[in-house]
Amino acid sequence: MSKIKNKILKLVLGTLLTFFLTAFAVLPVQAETHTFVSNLQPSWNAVGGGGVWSSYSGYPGYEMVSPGITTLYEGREAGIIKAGLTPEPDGHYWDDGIFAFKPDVTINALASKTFTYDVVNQYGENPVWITIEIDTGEENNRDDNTTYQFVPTTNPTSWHTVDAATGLWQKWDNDWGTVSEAPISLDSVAITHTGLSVVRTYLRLGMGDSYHGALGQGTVAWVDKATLGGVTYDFVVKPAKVNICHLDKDTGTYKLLSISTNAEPAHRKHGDEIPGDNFTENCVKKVVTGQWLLSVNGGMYKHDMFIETQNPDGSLIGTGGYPSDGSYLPGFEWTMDGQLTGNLITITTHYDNGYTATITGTVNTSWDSMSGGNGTGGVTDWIATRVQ
Ligand SMILES: [Ca+2]
Ligand SMILES: [Ca+2]
Repeated sequence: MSKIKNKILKLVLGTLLTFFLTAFAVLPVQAETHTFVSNLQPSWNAVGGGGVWSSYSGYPGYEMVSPGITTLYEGREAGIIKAGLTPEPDGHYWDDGIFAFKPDVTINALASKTFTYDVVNQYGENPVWITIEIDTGEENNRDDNTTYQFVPTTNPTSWHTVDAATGLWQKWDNDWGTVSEAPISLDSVAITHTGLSVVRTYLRLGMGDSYHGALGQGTVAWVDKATLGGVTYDFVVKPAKVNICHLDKDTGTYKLLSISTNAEPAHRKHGDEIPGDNFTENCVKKVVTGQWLLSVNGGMYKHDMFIETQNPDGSLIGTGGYPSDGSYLPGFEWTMDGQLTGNLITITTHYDNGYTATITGTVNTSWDSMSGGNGTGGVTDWIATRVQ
């Protein structure tokens, strides 16, 4: 008897020794990867999903749907997980919520690295718990895999870190999660299944009536982040985006950028502006200063027009003359004043010979043309195009 015991002990120690040697020899020291999850979707590759499958499913269809949005909850940016909210017609609760991860590591690596999650319940008493699925049996066949569960024994009411690596794990007897075997450490799980891949890790709430909670509000928990297999999955609130017209100093032109609102103050500090008052949606600056060719009465009279000043209140000052080749006829040089309000423009010309005309119209969206209908002083229509 004692001989057999000794043999078993030696085997166990041998396995342990092999494990430690393997662990230290093979596992490189890796920098931990940090990935952000700002979009909770039942998908492995949703934009902003961070490679995390996030879902809630309940009566009647038990379709997997998004559990909600990431939120700032009690000071931390977190993802929502929930259960016990939607009863069957008989009053029982089989709805559940999951965050699923594909850790892409062996059970040995999972057990040897940080394996924690930061969590708090908003409603309900049951803690967020974990299952891992190990690729036992035929490789890459999930039908014969083995699942272990870890259920935290306490659930503090404020933000706390659950250390799954030091928790006790129980093997599922079947796909329904029946457990009958004694709980074991994660290291023991690793020794039992050494070298095998962990194909899934799930953070879970549900299923069962206890998830409806003592107050009948269901169980809603928030996960700040989870670290497993060398990756930290950090649930974050997606920063809002804003369009800004950014000055390219090399070309002197503005181009449209979509930036985080966090970066907006820095952009504004060096003169960038959001489209609106001073820029069009395409970041064309709403200025009319410069040289224009002003053509009135169906092109019969072509003038030079120089809008020299555009004041912050939209008032305009400039000069001009007829004809547009610069050899202005005596009395046909003029000064102008005007007003720009949005893209509406009014210009009054004051000729040296005492003649005046006022025209009104609109500036086009690329701010290189303006036109209008009848004006005073005999103008029937007009168009001005930017020369420079
Ligand atoms: Ca398998
Ligand atoms: Ca977070």
